[in-house]
Amino acid sequence: MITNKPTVFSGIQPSGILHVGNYLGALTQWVDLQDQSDCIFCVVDYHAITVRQEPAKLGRQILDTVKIYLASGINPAKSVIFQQSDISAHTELAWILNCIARIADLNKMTQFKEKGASKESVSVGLYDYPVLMAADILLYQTDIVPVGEDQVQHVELARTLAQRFNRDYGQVFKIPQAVIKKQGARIMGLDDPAKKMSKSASSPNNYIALTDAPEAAAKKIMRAVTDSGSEIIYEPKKKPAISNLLVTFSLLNGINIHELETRYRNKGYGEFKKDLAQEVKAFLIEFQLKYNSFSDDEVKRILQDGAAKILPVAEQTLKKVKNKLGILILSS
Ligand code: AQP
Repeated sequence: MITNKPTVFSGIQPSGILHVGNYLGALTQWVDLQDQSDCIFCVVDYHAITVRQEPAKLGRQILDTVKIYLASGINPAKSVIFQQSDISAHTELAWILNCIARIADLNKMTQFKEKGASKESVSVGLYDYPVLMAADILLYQTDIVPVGEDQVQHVELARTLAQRFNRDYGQVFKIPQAVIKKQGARIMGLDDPAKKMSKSASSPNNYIALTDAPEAAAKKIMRAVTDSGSEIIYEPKKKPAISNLLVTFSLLNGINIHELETRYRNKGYGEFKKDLAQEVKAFLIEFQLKYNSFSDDEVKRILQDGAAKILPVAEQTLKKVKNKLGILILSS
C-alpha cells in the first residue's frame, strides 16, 4: 500500500450525525488529497466512546459515518477506509505514548477544557484522547493530517510525542504536519457564532446535519442568529455570524466572498439568508441522493478490506516501537 507519495491520515468520530462543518472543514479537503497521496481515513470509534454513546445506536452511527465519507467523494479504490477498533495497534501504541506524554502536555489541551467544562464528571479517556489521536497518526508514518482548526493542537502533540520518542529511544516515527483549509477550517454554530459547529451541541439549531431534511435545514438557516447592523460583509471580528454564513455560502457554491459581498450590497439579511437556505437545500438533496445509494453490506465490505490492507503497516510500526523499548522478546 505504501508508495513514494505522501501519506495522509485523518478520522472523524461517529459520535452523532456529521454536519456541514465536518464536511467543509475536513471532508472536502480529504477528497482533494486523494489523487496526490496515499490516504487513510478512519472512523475513530474509540474516540467517540470518551463520552457516553448509546450502544444500540453506535453501530448505526459507524456505518452512517462511512456512508458520509463515500457520499463526500472518498473513493475506496483510492483511499483506505477502516474502523479504528478493528486495529488493536491503536490502543497498544496509545498506552506506550501515554508513558512518553506528560500530564503537563495534556493540561494544555484546550478542547478538553471546553468539552470537560460543561460536564459534571469527565472520563479519563476524554482527557487522554489526544494521546490516542497521536497513536492513530503515528502508526501509519503519516506526513499530512488534514483537519479543522480545533484539531491543530492535537496534531502538535503528536509531533511532540514523536520527536520525544525518536530522541529517547531511536528513530521510528515520521513527524506529521497538520494541514488546514484557508477557509472553512472553523465553521461556527448557527445559534452561537462564538462557538464552532458541533455534532454534540445541545441544540440541533447549532448545526446543519448532512442528513437533515433539506426543508428543515433551510429553516435552520432562516433562524440562524445574525449580527447588529444590516450590511452583508466579511468581518469575522465585528460580524461573526454573517461572516460565518458568507463562508458557508462561498464554499457550498464556489462563488468567492467578495463577489457575494457585491451581490448583496444594499440588500438585507432576509434576502441573503433566503438564498443561502436554497443553496443548502440544493446541496443536501444532491448529497443525500449519494448517501442513500450505499448499502450497509457494501460499507461493511469496505471496512473489512480497509482493515486488512492497513493492518500490516500498523503492526510493522508497533513492532519497531516495541523493539526500541526493549520489550520485543519472542519475535525480534
Ligand atoms: N465546526 C467545524 N468547522 C470545521 N471543521 C470542523 N471539524 C469539526 N467541527 C468543525 C473537523 O471535522 C473533523 C472531525 O471532527 P470530529 O468529529 O472527530 O471531532 P470534533 O472536532 O470534536 O467535531 P465535533 O463535531 O465537535 O464532534 P463532537 O461534538 O462529537 O465532539 C476534524 O478534522 C475537525 O477538525
